[in-house]
Amino acid sequence: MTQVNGMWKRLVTACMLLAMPALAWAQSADPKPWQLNMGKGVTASSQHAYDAHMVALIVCIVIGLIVFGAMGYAMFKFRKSKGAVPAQFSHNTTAEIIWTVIPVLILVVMAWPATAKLIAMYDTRDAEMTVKVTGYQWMWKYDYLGEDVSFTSRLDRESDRIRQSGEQPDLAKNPHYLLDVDNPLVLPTNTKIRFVITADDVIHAWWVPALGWKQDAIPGIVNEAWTDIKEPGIYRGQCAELCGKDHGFMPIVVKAVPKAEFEQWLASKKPAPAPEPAPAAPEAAPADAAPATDAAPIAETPAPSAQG
Ligand SMILES: [Cu+2]
Repeated sequence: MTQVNGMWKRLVTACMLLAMPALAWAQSADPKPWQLNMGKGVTASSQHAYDAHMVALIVCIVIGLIVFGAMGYAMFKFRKSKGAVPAQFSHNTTAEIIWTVIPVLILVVMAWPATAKLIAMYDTRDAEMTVKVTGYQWMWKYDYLGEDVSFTSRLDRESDRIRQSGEQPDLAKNPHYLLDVDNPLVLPTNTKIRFVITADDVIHAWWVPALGWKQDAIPGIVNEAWTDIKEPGIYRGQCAELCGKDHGFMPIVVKAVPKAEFEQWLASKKPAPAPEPAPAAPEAAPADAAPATDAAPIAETPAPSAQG
């Protein structure tokens, strides 16, 4: 009897362990120590991925409980010591149809919403702004297209120093060791942002888990993605394609801020406007004279191209 009790205890423990990921519902964007379930993220795409994952997980748990439960019950109830005799049939058409049709139906039920979510994930139309992401060995470059703002973003100096000194990193002193950058990618919240993603040398991949997707950055190819961040915050990621010896040292930091704050930041990053030419004395220009040369600003003469 104690043996049977022990078996049930183990079975219940195993079931609880299997269900634990489903119980870890409430999570923020940063992974926690011993976090078992995937994070919910902060965008519609990441929420969709999380929902699809939870549906699949629950389906798996239910199937596991039914199948292993039936197996356990059959083994225990119809054991040899109780005089059970093996059944002597080899085919049962009804059973075969049932165990083919039910899994097909389950797969269709799971594939239908998953497909709709995938299609939505690739729909970059109606974006309010575009950021070009370029991967380099071993940093990222961000261009705010049409805004004349661009900069590179690389591993912060302190992480770089620690890793090259052979010093043991201290989690308390450097909680974001290898996960911090000098210039984070600043983005507005509640804005549909389109990304065009490419690389300049080898294949990289731009991945911020809280946004819910990763996208390859391939030289000569422009990949697209989009996001719409719901909550302000700092979201961290990394290059997700083995791109050389410093692949592990090109983190990504997205700083999502409210729209007004973003506009301010963007304005502060724009190059200073060319100094205005001194306005001509108003009396000097007769009313019917040709307009002043406002229309012809001092153009920077482009250097003649060396290439034909
Ligand atoms: Cu890379």
